Amino acid sequence: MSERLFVAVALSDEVRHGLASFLMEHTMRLPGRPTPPDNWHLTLRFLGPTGAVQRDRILEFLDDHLTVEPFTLGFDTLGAFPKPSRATVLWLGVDRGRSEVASAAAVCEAAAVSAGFDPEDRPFHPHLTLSRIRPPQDVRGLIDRVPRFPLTMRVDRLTLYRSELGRDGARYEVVDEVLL
Ligand code: 2AM
Repeated sequence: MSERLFVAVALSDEVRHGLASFLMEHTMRLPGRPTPPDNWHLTLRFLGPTGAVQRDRILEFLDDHLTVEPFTLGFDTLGAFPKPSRATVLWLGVDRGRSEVASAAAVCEAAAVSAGFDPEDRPFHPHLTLSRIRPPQDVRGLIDRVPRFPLTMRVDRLTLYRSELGRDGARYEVVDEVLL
């Protein structure tokens, strides 16, 4: 039995609700298929299908090796993958706390490798996915128009999530948390 897991920073309710209102105020409606606010998070390491032994190994590794102290997370302006002129993913970037987020992601990467996962070959780019866009659209105007999201939050834990893919999109459930 395996579960589809990933490690992420969960958002505070204040940031979640604040971001939903902020986007409503500045964008009216997002292009593509917006991700529901309840699903918003900042992924540190996507694991995919994970067995129980691997899951426990990852949690133990994180407990033993995370040296990042609780920190303040702040956000940036919007951005897009692969590029704003032909965007397939619209996201919110991270500003304050970037180095802590990168350090935590590096420990998650090491945890995944220690549990037998292949190393991630793409560079880590912290982002909070707001919308998935098919076919791609030019979102340069939108990105220029929306100011930086001003709220911050305290991060004192990492969250291991289970993702269940259903007909109406993904559902994420908290499996466990690791305190910083
Ligand atoms: P995304 O938001 O950029 O799609 C749960 O699916 C989380 O894991 C999402 O934040 C997703 O990033 C991230 N993720 C990274 N690699 C993934 C993959 N290969 N398949 C699904 N999700 C992935």
